[in-house]
Amino acid sequence: MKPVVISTWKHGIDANKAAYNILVSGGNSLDAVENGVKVSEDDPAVLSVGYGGLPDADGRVTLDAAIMDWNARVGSVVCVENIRNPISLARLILEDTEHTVLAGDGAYDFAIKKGFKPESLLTEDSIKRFREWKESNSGKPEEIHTDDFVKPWEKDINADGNHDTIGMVAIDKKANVSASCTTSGMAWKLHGRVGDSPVIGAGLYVDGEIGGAASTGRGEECIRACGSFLIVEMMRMGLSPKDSCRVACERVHKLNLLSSKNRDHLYQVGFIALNKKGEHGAFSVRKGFQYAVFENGKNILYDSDFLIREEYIIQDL
Ligand code: SD4
Repeated sequence: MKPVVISTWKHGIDANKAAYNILVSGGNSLDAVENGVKVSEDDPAVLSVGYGGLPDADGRVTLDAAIMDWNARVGSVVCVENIRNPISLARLILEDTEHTVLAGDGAYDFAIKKGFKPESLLTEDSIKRFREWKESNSGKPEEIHTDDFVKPWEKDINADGNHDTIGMVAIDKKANVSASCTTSGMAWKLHGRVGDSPVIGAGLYVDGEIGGAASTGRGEECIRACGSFLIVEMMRMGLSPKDSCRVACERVHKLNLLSSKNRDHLYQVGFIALNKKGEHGAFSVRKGFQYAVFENGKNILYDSDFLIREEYIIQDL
């Protein structure tokens, strides 16, 4: 089987390199997706993953991550602070515990016990951006998170800082598929907010007989639709990875409209998928999502096809 790795956004290119190196030298897909996304976690220029990720409304960097393999083994960590590589913590939950998810202080304590070194994940740049956000929003209620977010998204819903989460799916030489997803979530979120990335079935999903999927974008919308699980089930029914991602985007869009007429509808969600044959695809709700694929020795960034062709007019709801 020829190895393939697919991941979200342009920083997926660097992450893919690390993952593909493992795959071509005969390593397994679980090691590949862990070590691949660590590249983004360690990169301070990637503004919503790991070190340098933008903080929440209290100025705290809280990270979510999950990993899943072809044997339905899962590890997930939610809202953990001061741990640079939450994906490796998720991997340890998968390997060394009977649990699937650890949260907050418990996840942190487990990390320290396992030898992770605590560190501040704030950078000069993220502190500066947090201060600017605070100043520009002074006096505004901070709990209206999604409405606050519509403003930057109106300018560019795909701008760095809003959508940097890395999701990755890989297949190794033995045709075993694994997926990973890691994020600091939306900037300025309410403290304690958890997105789709660590939610199995939403941010990522793998079925060893079928393939895997992962997501990026506004997690609230993906969680509502169990997006990654839906994609794997569509692939099980014979749809291509791209068509399966399209079905998930249609569902996300439908449930966004159904769930509230007063929330903002200007959001982005993007999905990537890879099946057991090594075929891959992606789809997003809106224009601008990009994904990186490394196969046959080539690492290429693609523009995703998308659902909404015209700007959505909220008054028409
Ligand atoms: C979240 N899905 O926490 C993440 C954010 C994201 O690209 O994907 N950003 O909702």
